[in-house]
Amino acid sequence: MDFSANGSEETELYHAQIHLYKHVYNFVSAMALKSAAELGIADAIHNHGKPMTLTELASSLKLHPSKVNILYRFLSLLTHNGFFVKSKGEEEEEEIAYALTPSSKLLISGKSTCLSALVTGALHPNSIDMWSSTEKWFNEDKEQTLFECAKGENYWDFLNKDSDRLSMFQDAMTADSRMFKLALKENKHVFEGLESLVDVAGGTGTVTKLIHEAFPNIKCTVFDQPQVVGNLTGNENLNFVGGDMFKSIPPADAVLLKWVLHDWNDELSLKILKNSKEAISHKGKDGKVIIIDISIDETSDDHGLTELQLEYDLVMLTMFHGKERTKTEWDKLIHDAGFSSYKIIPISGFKSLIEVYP
Ligand code: SAH
Ligand code: 2HI
Repeated sequence: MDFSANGSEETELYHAQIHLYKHVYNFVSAMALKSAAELGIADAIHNHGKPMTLTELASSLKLHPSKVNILYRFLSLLTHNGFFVKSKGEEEEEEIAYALTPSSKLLISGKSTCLSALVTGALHPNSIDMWSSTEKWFNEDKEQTLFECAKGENYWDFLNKDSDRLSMFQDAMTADSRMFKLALKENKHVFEGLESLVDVAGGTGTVTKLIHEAFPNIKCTVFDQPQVVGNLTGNENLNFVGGDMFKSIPPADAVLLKWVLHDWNDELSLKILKNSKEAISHKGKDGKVIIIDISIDETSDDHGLTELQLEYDLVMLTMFHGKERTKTEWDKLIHDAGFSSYKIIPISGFKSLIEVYP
């Protein structure tokens, strides 16, 4: 094709090339972020109390001199991507210093908003190696997840076999769950008046502990697989119960399902919702199910947010045969499970809280 005659066609080609290359090399930005989390760059700057020069940063991270320039190159991309800002002192000859941004403040360890475990867990080889098997996966006529196709076993079995893997996963979920504190503050009405609550597939209980802090009178139960909750001890109004949510769920006024239904396909999600309905049945019309998950708004004009939600959808598909659901899909699932009504409340930017009534 000859593009020389037509300027706009040429421009279109160049834009298309950049668009494509950008998507190819997106993984480099992700991996540079993972390196920042592993190195503890945010901690170093935070502990320093003021912006840090490259030399100070390299010395604080105890890097070999041969790695100082490598750190500089990583910082350049990370700064461009909004994770650090460069600041220059008053003096002309003063070295450039790096400061944190709201995004890199989420990598400060020990803070309730620290997401480092999510970054390193989601980008760990255990989570991403499977992507090299997509071709094999598409060409096999077996019903299995990409993870199973690549590793020969399902993700839950893979986790349950090794306590380090399981902890890495739970730590990532805990990090995400701690962020729920803010959403809880803004949505207290959802929990007011409840006497009991069961956090189904609640992991190590991060969300339940936040609810218990805010509402000490609610009798809270964290329900998860025996190998997850078996060794955990609670207190009078916070207890841990091991079991299988596909068999039955302990009774309570409310069932909480945070980041659970997206792990399962419609058939299994329906089973969980039906068991949840059974668990709240003693309350008649006053019981409720509280779902916290992504709800994709097909009409949203926030391109970046929808991209993130669709990326999560592929993560759930490839790891678990799960899915992120659109509003229409939630509507169908909730009604198929026999509930009469529901209310979707957006929380924390990209997730929603869905109150579901019998
Ligand atoms: N709700 C938690 C954890 C979500 S991860 C949070 O948001 O942090 C999904 C959880 O489902 C894991 O903790 C896993 O152990 C649990 N799970 C998987 N299969 C289960 C089953 N059959 N019964 C109960 N819990 C299960
Ligand atoms: C750590 C974190 C994640 C992971 C694996 C890990 O898988 C995630 O954050 C993602 C995904 O990338 C995830 C999120 C929610 C969920 C399952 C997986 O229910 O070791």
